[in-house]
Amino acid sequence: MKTISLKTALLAVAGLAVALGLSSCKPKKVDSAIAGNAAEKVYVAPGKKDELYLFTSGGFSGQIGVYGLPSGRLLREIPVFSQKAESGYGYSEETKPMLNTSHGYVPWDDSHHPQLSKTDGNADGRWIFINANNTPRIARTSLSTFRTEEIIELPNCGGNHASPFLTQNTEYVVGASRFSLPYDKDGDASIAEYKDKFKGTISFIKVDSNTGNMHINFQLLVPGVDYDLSRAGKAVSHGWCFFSCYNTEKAYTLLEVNASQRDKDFILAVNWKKAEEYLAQGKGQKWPANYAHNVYDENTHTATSVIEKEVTVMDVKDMPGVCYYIPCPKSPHGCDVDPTGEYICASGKLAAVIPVYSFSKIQKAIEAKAFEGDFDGVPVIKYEAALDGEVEKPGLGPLHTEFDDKGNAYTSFFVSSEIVKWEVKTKKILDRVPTYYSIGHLCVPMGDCIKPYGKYVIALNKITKDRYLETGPELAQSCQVYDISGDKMQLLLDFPTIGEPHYAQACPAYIITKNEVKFYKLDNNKSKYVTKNEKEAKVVRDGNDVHVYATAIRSHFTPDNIEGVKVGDNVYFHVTNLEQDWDVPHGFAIKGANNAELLIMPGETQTLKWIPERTGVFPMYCTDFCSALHQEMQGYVRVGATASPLKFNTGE
Ligand code: K7E
Ligand code: CUA
Repeated sequence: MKTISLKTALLAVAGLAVALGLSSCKPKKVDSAIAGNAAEKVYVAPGKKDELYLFTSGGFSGQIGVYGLPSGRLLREIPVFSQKAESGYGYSEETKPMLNTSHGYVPWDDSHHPQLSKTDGNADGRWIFINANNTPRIARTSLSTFRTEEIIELPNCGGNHASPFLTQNTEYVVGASRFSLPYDKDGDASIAEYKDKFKGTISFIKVDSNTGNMHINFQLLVPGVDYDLSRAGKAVSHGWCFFSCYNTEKAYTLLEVNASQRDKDFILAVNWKKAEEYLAQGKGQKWPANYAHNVYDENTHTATSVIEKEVTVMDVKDMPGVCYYIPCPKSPHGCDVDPTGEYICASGKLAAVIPVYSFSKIQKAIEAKAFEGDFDGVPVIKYEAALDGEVEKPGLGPLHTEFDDKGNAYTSFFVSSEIVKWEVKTKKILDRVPTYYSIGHLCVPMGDCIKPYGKYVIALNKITKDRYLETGPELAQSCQVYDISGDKMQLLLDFPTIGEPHYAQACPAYIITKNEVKFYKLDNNKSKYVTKNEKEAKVVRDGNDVHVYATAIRSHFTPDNIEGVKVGDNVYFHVTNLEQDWDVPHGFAIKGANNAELLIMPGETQTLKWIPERTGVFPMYCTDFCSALHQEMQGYVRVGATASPLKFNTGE
């Protein structure tokens, strides 16, 4: 189920709130939220394109959804952490290494936070990063090909949830652990030793500004609480990152109750530029590690997986000036930084206010040592010293905040199912609108950037109950689009999503389309198994391996008929698509294949492995309707009990 623990906790709070008579801030006038001219505002006429791209997380589907806005039309699902039979991702020999980890092949994960790469604090349309929560990984997907190009596993990490968050020029992709773990004695300790032995980590992954390639520059060892969400500072606060922390009780059983004891948890402020200075001074320790680093090469059309053996770790208790805790009312979830970089707001799931901290006050408090003590050796800044102000009685169960370009903030409320608009400077509530239902994250296009595109806010909802046609026990999750161009927010559109859209990011379409790749140049194809023209097509036996070097072009395969294969052979179909034009993929499938089809883009080579388990004649065909004679794009493989000389037809 989706975010079950959070949901259960919050529903419990809702019950409590009703009992206490706090339910009066539920929105009234539900119908007035729908704009009279809504249809006109989201209608994108046939043949016209949308204004924006929306990239949603797939949650427990492990993928990224791509939609057009404001229409809500689904354009694509990009496979990242899960196999996708539609394209062969994770099934083809070339892409299998993408899903390799130190635990072996892991073809599923839970991904929550897509993040567009940034230059000068604004989306630059180059890449999108997303986290894998369960088996901690961070992926980089190209926005010129809409393909996942790189996945790095995070060692020393449990539950990569506060991840991935980018600094303003994508210097770093940052990910923090949700589940603390013991790191001495080969990672083993009694769970009852949680308070003393379990620690969190924050990974700082450097991103090459030309290639996008990632490597873990260092990890910070931090006190063992649950780090939940994060944002990097920007503009005035560039060089810092902020993390919400819950379970500062350090409970390790029945967290629902035991991690909700303290009146305040923390925001962790990290000065990463200072951490870099310590690193330069040689403060880092090399820890042995074991983590996969997988890279897809666009020229060879092949992914490779390397297991890295070492990582640099620095313990923050030996690094004065790097980390500070700031008290934050009750079990914070979201932690967001406004476009100026000055204001940091945190959403305590069980809190009655939204605290807004001031970056300059935090700096002054550090200078004046306005501390109330320390937590595991990390100074705790006095709440009042860091606070700019509180948004009072905002709603129930605040989760996340995004910003527009006019100095306003939009906060989602899970329990009271609403979006509340408030002014950052004055903390005054300006408007509230219901969501249907139980909103998690929300998204203002570029709403975490220096220049937000403040025309819409998109609600990302957990529950839709009566909103759509029923689909059995599981109902659709959904997005809702609200117009925020005027004083009042107005609902324009509901649309269902693939997977659970925890978070999403959006930006104007031109930022993405300017980098578009239309097809791969055959001349640049450096695959080991490429066949650049039909004359080179062949079938080669190497012991029990049979390599089929095949080409596909409208509307035939070369070779099309193959004989001489035997039961139990490893047959590798290396299919090169010879087309050099936009949007002409060919598919490839063979009867009885135990994995998937292949979907091969123009100029690309992909490989399907097939082990025939019985004798007979097996049809193969193209699965993508590529031309008027697509149905003619077929062939046979004859399989005998024993090997015979290989024969293949090339059309003569
Ligand atoms: Cu769904 Cu960002 Cu994982 Cu909040 S998280 S809702
Ligand atoms: Cu190629 Cu259908």
